[in-house]
Order: sequence, then structure tokens, then C-alpha cells
Amino acid sequence: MVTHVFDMLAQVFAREDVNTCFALLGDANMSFATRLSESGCRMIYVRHEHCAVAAAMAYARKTGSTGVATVTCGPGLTQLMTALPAAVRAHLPLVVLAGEAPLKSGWYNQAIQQAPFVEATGAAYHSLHWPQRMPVAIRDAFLQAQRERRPVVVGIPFDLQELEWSPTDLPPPSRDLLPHRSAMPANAQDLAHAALLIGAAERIVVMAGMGAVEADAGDACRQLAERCDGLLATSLPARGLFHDDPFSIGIAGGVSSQMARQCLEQSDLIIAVGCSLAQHNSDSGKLWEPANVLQIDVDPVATNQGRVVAFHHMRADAHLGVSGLLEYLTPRPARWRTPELAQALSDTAADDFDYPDDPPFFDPRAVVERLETVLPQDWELVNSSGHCSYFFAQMPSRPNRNFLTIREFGAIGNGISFAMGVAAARPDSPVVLFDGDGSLLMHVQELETILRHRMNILIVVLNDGGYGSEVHKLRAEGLAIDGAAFGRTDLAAIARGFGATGVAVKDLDDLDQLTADFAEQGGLTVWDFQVSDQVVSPVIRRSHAKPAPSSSGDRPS
Ligand SMILES: Cc1ncc(C[n+]2csc(CCOP(=O)(O)OP(=O)(O)O)c2C)c(N)n1
Repeated sequence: MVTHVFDMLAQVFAREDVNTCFALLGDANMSFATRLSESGCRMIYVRHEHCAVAAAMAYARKTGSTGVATVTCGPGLTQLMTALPAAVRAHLPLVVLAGEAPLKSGWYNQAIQQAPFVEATGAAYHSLHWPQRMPVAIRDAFLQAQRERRPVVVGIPFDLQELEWSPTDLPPPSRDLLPHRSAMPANAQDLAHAALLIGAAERIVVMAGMGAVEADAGDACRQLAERCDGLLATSLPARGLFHDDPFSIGIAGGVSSQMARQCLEQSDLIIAVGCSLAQHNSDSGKLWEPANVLQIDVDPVATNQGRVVAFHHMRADAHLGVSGLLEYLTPRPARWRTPELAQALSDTAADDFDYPDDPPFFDPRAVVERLETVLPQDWELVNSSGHCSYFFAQMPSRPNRNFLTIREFGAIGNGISFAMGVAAARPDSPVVLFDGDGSLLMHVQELETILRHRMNILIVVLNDGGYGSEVHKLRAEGLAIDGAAFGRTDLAAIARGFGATGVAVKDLDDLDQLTADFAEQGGLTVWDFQVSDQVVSPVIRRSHAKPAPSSSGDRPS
């Protein structure tokens, strides 16, 4: 049998231990993808290229491996312009094999300069035009993606892929070459300095980010908080790292609960562990002063996203840094960590702003409160974006190991893809996606992919009849909401149209039975909750503080 370059490409990917690839086929990648599938790799064939890369992102986050996707040239590649920057900002290693237009033709309708598109997103692009070099170049793409923690796209003209290939030895895979990176301990001087800062502070909050999650520093952070009479918090992606600790205040950031905001305001030292101190993490600097921040990180920074974020730094792995610090600290009496505070933390609603009932629509807070109690603890949860994400962020009992949110590029429409990536990574666990109607409809075609690949996904939609984020902001500015309030699409009927289970939930008391039904049947289910568009998250109440009357714009449901 004749061997082609596409056979070799598939072999090189297989040697990189790629066992899952998200794909949408076209002339410039279908031979490669088909061979990769034949090599035993699980192919997840999606309906939009964006979703291939977005699903690979969630897969990479959940498995700790490099996410892999393949798209065709030209229009296949240009569809990636929202997913790639999101992956860059979330520091996710991906390798994407994109076709390129054939070199032999003087004209090709799908030809476009691909490198500028990809490079504009912050991802790397390598155009491979010399077959003999491809095995090493692809291996190096895997090395680069892992070392730089960003997407690397390799573009290969499809006429080159069709060339005959004389089999030769393939290079050792990236796993044989990637330098072993031992965790970095803290420097003794830095530890002493940090201990002095801690000694001088009275109200300390230990705040963990994804660096702490990855370094498995959760227990050390709990000990640190206990030893210095401090409280615990996380960034949004690290939500749930301290879910069962009575002195956890939950998420630090724009979506903080009212209690968390109070505690952060009282704090005189934030110890940010493995946390990049992004804008939203401090609610754009509103939650604390940078002078009160000690950052423990392998790559500490003075500024991030246009702000000074920390004056005190310790360069160390999150786990080793915090454990080292523990040796320098003696326990202090519990003045802040009182039983009364623990009680208040567990009893106080995230937001108790009073909104009048708006029948027949649910208050989104009531929906989330009920979901928090009925959904099994070991199901995987995926939070999407939009106004509803504030409400879905308030599920304090959920552990981080079953939680995923990737929001660094602020794009809506990723929820379904992220849920598919998680379902691929954790096939034994049901996945619950929390989404808004606008975000879901942006890539609703993927319901078919979920069904075809027999994934167990429950989609919970807070359906407020449009782009709630925009509706609330326009209203607050006294502007017409027509461009964002479209009326409530019947999402349950849409789900049924795809062949899934769709339920328009009318009574929260039905949720126990509905949960039991989904647990038993599996597959794809959509729960459509029609929620009031009059309940505004505190995030928007704060940022648009001048409510002005305007019509609700609801179409009768
Ligand atoms: C790709 C993209 N397009 C537009 C926006 C602007 N935007 C932010 S939130 C939002 C509304 C999302 O609506 P939905 O998913 O229904 O959630 P809701 O805000 O109603 O809770 C929009 C359009 C965005 N962030 N990303």
C-alpha cells in the first residue's frame, strides 16, 4: 500500500499520545483526520470549527494534556478567531492541524494568508512546506504548546499531504524531550519577608488561583489561613478549592458574594497564591489595595492588565511557597475566625437585594439555590458567560475538581463546546452546563454533535428572553432594549427537535424527579427555566448604578 504524507502526519500525532481530537473535515484535513481515527484516536466531529477548538480547550484543562483539533484551510481556519484568543488568555496548550490551500494551483478559492489571522490571536503559526521536516516540526509544535502554554497551529497545504511518503524513522515524541520541571521552592529571604508581612497583618485572606489548583496547594492554603487566623478565597476558575471550609468566603472578584466583599474590605493582607491577579479578580481594584497584596507565584508580577496588582512577591511554586511559609509562622488566636463568622458565611445569601415577584418567571437566584441542592455533588459543572453567570457562580458547596469555567476572552457561545470537552475528558460523569439562552443559541447546532457522540450532558438555561447583560445595561442607561430583548425562544422544543429531551421547567419542586430522570436516562437533556429579566446581578447594579425605567420588551411566551 502506498503511504502518503497524511499517513505520516497521523502517525506523528498518534506518537504524541493524542487519543482525542476535535475535528471538522474539509479537503485540507480529511485524509489526515481519517487516518488519525484509524490509528485509534477518538475523533469528535463537531458542526462548527470554533467548537472544535473550544472543546479542545476544556479537554486540555480537564486532562492536563495538550488539546488537539483539526480544521480545513481558509474558512475552516478563519472560524477559529474567537476560540484561539480565549485559549491564549487561558494559557491552554493546544495543537491544531489546519490545512492550507494547495501550493500547486495559481488560484484557489479558499486561499487566504493564514498566519496573520492566527498570530493576531496570540497563538503560534507554523507553515510546513517541506514534508521531510514535518515529523520534527509537529513534535516541536507539541513541545512549544506545552512549554509556552498556548495554542500552536500547524498549516500544511493539502496537495503536500497527498504526496507519497517513503516511511522513515520518526523522531522521539515530545514526552521524551520535555525537560522535567521540578517545583520551585521559595528563597529563605523571601520567606522571612513574607513572614514579617503576615506578622504585621491582622486580617488575612489567602486567595488561591489556578496555579494553586495545579500545584495541589489547597491543603497548604487551608493550613496557612488557619495558622494566621485568616479566611480563604479563590479566583473564579479556582472556585470550590475550599468549598467545605467554614472560613471560605468563596470567590474573590466581580461575582463575590456580599459577605465576601465585606470580608475583603476588612482585610489588611491578601496572600494571592498561584493567582495572576487579573482585573476581574479584584473587581478592577475595588476589593483591595495592591500595597496589601503578597503574591506567591512562579512568575510574580507587579502589574497585570493595566493595573499595579501587588507590592510584595514571593517567587515559588504555590505548594512549596505556602508550605515553606508555614514553617515560619506560629499559630495565633482565632479573632477573625469565630463561630459567628462561620455561621454568617454559611447563612448569608450571596445577594439578597429585594426584587418583586415577576410571575410566571422565576427569580434566577431561586433556580440556582434549588439546583445547588438537587444536583449530585460528583457531576461535572461547566459555567458559561453572560449575565446569568453571576447567578451560576453562586454554588458554594461544589468542589473545584468538578468545576470548569474559561472566561478570559469574555466571549459568549462557548458553553456547549466546553461541556463537550469536559464530557470527552470525564466520560463516566454526567456534565451539567449552565448557560444563557443567547449563548446557547450561538452554537446550538452542537446539540446534534452531543447526541451523535452519545455524551451525557444536562444543559440548564436561564432563559431571560435575550441578551440579558445588554438588556440590563441598556435599561440602566435609559436606552431602548429592542436590539437585545428578543423574547423567550422555546429551548425545550428546540432540544426535542434535535432528538434530545427538552423540559420547560415550570415548578422548582419538579427538579428532584427531573434530576432522577436524567441520572437514569443520561444522554442530552435541556432544562429551560424562563427567568425574570427584572432581577439584576450586583455586578451590573454596581457598574450601572442609575436605574431608569423602560419597558420589559418581553414577547408573551
Ligand atoms: C461572542 C460574543 N458576542 C457578544 C458578546 C456581548 N455579550 C456579552 S453578554 C451577552 C448576552 C448573553 O446572553 P445570554 O447568553 O442569554 O446570557 P444572559 O446575559 O442573558 O444571562 C452578550 C451578547 C460577547 N461577550 N461575546
